[in-house]
Amino acid sequence: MGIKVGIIGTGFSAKSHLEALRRLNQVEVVAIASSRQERAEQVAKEFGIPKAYGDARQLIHDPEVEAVHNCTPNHLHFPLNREVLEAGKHLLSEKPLALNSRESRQLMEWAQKSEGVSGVCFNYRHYPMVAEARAAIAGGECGEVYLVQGGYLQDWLLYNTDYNWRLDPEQSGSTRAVADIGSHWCDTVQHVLGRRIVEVFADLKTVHPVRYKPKGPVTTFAKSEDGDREEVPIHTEDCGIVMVHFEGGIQGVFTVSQVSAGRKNRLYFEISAEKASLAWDQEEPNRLWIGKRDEANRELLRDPSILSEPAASMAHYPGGHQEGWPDGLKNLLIDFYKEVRRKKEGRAAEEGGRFPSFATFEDGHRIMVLIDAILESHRTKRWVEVKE
Ligand code: SOE
Repeated sequence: MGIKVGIIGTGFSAKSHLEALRRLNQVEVVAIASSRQERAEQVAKEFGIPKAYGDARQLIHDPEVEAVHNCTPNHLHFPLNREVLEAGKHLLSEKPLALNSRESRQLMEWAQKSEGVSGVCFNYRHYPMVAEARAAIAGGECGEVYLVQGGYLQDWLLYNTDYNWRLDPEQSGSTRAVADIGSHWCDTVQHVLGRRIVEVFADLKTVHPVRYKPKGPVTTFAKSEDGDREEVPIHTEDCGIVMVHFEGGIQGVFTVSQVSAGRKNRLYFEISAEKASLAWDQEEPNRLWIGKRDEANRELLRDPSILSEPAASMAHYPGGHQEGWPDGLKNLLIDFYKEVRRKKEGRAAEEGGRFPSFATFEDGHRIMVLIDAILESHRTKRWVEVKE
């Protein structure tokens, strides 16, 4: 029998979860919730979901719902995640896990005590070529890592007329580009290296201190219509530079920006190591560049027949059949529901743990500690240790 799932939210992320879930076996979306009943009903009708709730709590406590996806704005992550954990249900939360590390620590502790499986939606770990890079580092093929650079660049907030809930600190938290997309860069690169960031030095910038907010609602990535607008002051960063030190003394630097014209969703990294360099870019997700000094550089193309095992298991089509963003999310959900099924059937965890694996609430909390340190460094203009 399929695992019964409820989704809270009806925006960009909720719809992407919904589509990925529909591509999974033995998982069935039975309910959707929004803060507005008519919106929930509209999306339920569009996707053929049997139940629509105008209150997330009704969905959480619906006895049929076994697993909940929390796809709401950041300020709702803490209260709703708490309620799901207390109800003992499985929970996949959107990132960042909470508004700050005080909240995320509590969530992590509750998750550790909960019977259910809990995970955070850091989806970029689940691309085959990211898994391949991780396997190459873990297998020693690149040797000692010296330096990591990269960034996460978007352009959907380029103009001062672009607006979204992420620009409101009450809904989004005290950092924006760092929490929204920098968190993905940090999670992805820490996962690839198998090392944590232990120290940061940040310089963040608000390009538009004032924005012109449309009176009606605007969805993420959607171009807002001309019409009535109000002037709002902006206190969170549009872009920034962060220098980092990883465990083991590896140096790194990344940029985040939501105002880089032409860059739609460019999460990229380049690792310089003793025997080879590796570079990957989310906008060209099926390629992994391998740089060499004494022989020709190579470009490895995603093809399950030539990838290492963990990466091959994430590539569902033969080489040349492109897979991308929706497939990375699908891979995350496959991994998550494999774990849910294991718990449900009372089977013991596999020897040696799971590889690759989705981000846990502990990972999500550590990213919040890192975000807090980035903010503190920006405010105090000094290196800040990532304590915890
Ligand atoms: C907007 O910046 C956004 O939707 C992020 O919130 C997602 O996490 C990222 O995957 C795509 O861009």
